[in-house]
Amino acid sequence: MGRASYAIAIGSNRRGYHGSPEQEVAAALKALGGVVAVAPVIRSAPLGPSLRRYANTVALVESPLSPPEMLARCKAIERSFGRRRGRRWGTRVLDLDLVLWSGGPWASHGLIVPHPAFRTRDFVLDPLAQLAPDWRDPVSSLTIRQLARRLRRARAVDPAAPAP
Ligand code: PH2
Ligand code: MG
Ligand code: MG
Repeated sequence: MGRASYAIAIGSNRRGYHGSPEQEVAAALKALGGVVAVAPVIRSAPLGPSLRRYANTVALVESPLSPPEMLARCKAIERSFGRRRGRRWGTRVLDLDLVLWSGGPWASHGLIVPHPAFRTRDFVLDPLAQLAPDWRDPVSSLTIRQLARRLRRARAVDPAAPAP
């Protein structure tokens, strides 16, 4: 396989070996390798049961790895950062999610790309829109810019709006 581009969402809402959530995100970018662009790190209110705010960003990564290989790499990095499997959406030192890759839709055991929930998450769409506004979601056929705008409009009407 030639080189593929990946959009990887990075989140942390707990201190770890590297320090604060922001420092965990910075260390994760180094661990990932192949990073060609990173959006500014934002602080976002937790979606779900956790009470702690997240540091979030999105990175564009170029890699020869296939999606399952990239997922395995992300999981290995999460583990090396001290992540433990626990309560779904509990606080975590590091979360690395494959949001998009340049090869179109992908589905295999335990992995769906595009990430099924990314269209409703402002902490993914806003950073991603700064890096790749014209990248087209192969499922909805909308660009990232359009998805981000659509979510912002839905939230302006109803801040708790789930999916637009
Ligand atoms: N990740 C989750 C659940 N909730 N909330 C924010 N703000 N940012 C996240 O990255 C996040 C979340 C599950 O991975
Ligand atoms: Mg996640
Ligand atoms: Mg995850």
